Amino acid sequence: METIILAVVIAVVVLGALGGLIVGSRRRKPLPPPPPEAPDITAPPAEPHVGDEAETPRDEPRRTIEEVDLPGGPAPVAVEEPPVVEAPEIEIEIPEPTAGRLVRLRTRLSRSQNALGKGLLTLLSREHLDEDTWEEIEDTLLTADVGVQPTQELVERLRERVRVLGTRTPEELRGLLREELVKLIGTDVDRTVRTEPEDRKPGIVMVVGVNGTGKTTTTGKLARVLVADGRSVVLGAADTFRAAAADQLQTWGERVGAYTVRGPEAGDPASVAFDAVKEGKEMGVDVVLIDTAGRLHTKTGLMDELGKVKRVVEKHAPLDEVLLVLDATTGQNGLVQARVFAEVVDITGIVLTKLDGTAKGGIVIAVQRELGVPVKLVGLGEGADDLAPFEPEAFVDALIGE
Ligand SMILES: Nc1nc2c(ncn2[C@@H]2O[C@H](COP(=O)(O)OP(=O)(O)O)[C@@H](O)[C@H]2O)c(=O)[nH]1
Ligand SMILES: [Mg+2]
Repeated sequence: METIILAVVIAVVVLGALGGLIVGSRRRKPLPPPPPEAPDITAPPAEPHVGDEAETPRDEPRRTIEEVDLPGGPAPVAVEEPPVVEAPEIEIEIPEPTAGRLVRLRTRLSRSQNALGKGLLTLLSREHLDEDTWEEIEDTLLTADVGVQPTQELVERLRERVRVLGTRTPEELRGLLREELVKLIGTDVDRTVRTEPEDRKPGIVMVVGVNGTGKTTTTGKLARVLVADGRSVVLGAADTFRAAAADQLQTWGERVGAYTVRGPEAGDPASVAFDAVKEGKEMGVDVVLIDTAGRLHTKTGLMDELGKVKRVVEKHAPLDEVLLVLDATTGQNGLVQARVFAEVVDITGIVLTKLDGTAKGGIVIAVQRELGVPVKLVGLGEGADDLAPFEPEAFVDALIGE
């Protein structure tokens, strides 16, 4: 019994002394602070303890210093390497050829075809073309947004020709209607998008219109059209209002290998446009396409901004083309927009988008009348190659069926 007590006492004293030593030595000799820039985290924990094994298996791959974000910046090793994250391989796409696109996309006009083309043909095929029927024909045209003046002209011409014709077969009527619609749309205007001035390079195209009409999409699709035709393109992201707008344009460009010039968010659109043309010149590309913002909150603001973009770009060279993008589904509202933009810049061509989503294909006629400017391109879907050069005959054929 005594020996046990003695042994316990000795053990307690020895342990106490040891503990005191350890504590004492810690007090006297504090551990050096870890080096601030790179603690040696590759070293294993100093003293393995019971249970450690369960927490961190020995065979766990050791983390190296490059994999760890250290507070206060990356480790020196990481700094030496360029901070480029492996860029995903961008595959350059080969866009569809542009010739005959409208013919290929004609089924997209089915809504307009049903409302306008089929409606008119059905009415014209009636046994008796009485006053009521002519009124219905007029209504059909007005509903399809052809516009009052053009509608009256068309109905007058049709009435006259039907009267002269006497007997009429469905083929004859179809032929009549086709001719008159084509005449109304006009075949004697130049609908080519002017991108190749004779005396200099690059051609400069500016795309304008209200937000949401499809400006950026159209600019991207147009870049593809040009690339498909063998031209090189630089894009100018002059919609600096939202960073997303520049991203959107750049994405379009990357798909066909077109470089996008962009500025800081909320930066000056005019200087982005200027830089885009400058860059285009230096790179020796064929065409520079400038996408713009379309805030229509205040007309004066828009005027100032677009007017300035135009003036600044024209320090390089005159604009070859100013395309106004109009959403065909907005109908008469589109005409109001068209008027406002026409006051600000000289519109040289119209792009009618979203014709795939409307029965109001007649807007093509109305908007040309309104501005005295030809429709040059039509948007027939959200797909990358759903932009077609506008051809009156193909358009009318799509409307009234072949
Ligand atoms: N269905 C259809 N949608 C279109 C067409 N053109 C553009 N869009 C869509 O309209 C929306 C607005 O287009 P965006 O180019 O961003 O308009 P922005 O604000 O004028 O630049 C997008 O969702 C486009 O995909 C078209 O021809 N048909
Ligand atoms: Mg846009």
